[in-house]
Amino acid sequence: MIAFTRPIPSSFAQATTAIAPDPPIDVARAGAQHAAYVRALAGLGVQVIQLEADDRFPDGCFVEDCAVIGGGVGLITRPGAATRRGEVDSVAEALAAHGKLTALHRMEAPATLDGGDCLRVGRTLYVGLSQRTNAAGVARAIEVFAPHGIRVAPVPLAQLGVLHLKCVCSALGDDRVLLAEGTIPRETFAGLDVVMIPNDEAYAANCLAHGGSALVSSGFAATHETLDRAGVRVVPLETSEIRKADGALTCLSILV
Ligand code: CIR
Repeated sequence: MIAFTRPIPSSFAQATTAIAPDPPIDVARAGAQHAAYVRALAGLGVQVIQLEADDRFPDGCFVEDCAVIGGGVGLITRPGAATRRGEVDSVAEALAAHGKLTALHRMEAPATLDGGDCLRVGRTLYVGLSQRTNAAGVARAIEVFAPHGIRVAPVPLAQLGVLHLKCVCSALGDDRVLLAEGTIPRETFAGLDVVMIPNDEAYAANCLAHGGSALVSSGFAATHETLDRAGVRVVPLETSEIRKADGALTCLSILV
C-alpha cells in the first residue's frame, strides 16, 4: 500500500472552512500533526510518497479530494470548491509518475466530485451527493469504475448538512465500515458488517484502517473502545488543527 500525501502549506490558516475557527488554526501545530500522521502511516507498513508543499493552495494537504482509486485505475476529480481545482494537476503527475495505475481518467465541467465523498469498500464505491459532488460527478465515476467491476452506489447527503460522506463513516477493511449513529441509514451498507459509534463522536468515524490497525482521532473514548472490541488496534492521533480546517484523517492521503 502506498499513501500519497502533501505537507501542510504555510497558507493553511486560509483553508476553506464552513465556520471561521476560533481560536484560529495554529499552522505550526498543524504541521506537527501532519508529520505525526505520516510517521503513523509508515508505522502501519504503508509506503508514504510526499508531494511538494504548495502554498498557493491552503487546502492542498487534503489530497484525498483530488483523486479516487479503484479497480487499478484512478479518477482525477474536479473538486466542488473552485478554489481547489488547481490542486489536482500535481496529484495527477505524482500518480502517473509512480505508474501503479493502469489508467488515469479526468473529469470535465459541469461534473464535480470530492474524494472525501467516495468510500470504497471491497468492490463497491459509495459516493455521497453533497454540496461538493454532483450527479454528473457520480455519472463520471460510474463511467470510469464500472468497467473495472466496481459498483457505484450514490448516497444522498443533502439532509445531513455534512461536508462529505466520509465525515460520518469510513472503511474498516473490505467488508466492514465504521458509521456514526443518527447520520446516514445503516441500510446504506446492507450486506456489510457495520460498526456503530455514538453520534456525539461522529468526527471519529473518519478513521484510516490498514492491516488490522486504524489511525483514529484522539479524545474519542467510546470510539476507541468500540474499535478495540471489534478487534481493531487503535493508533490515536491529535487532529485539532486539521479539524479546524474541516478535515480529518482520510482526507490527508490517497491510498493506492
Ligand atoms: C475543504 O473545505 O475543502 C477543506 N477545508 C477540507 C477538506 C476535507 N477533505 C476531506 O474530508 N476529504
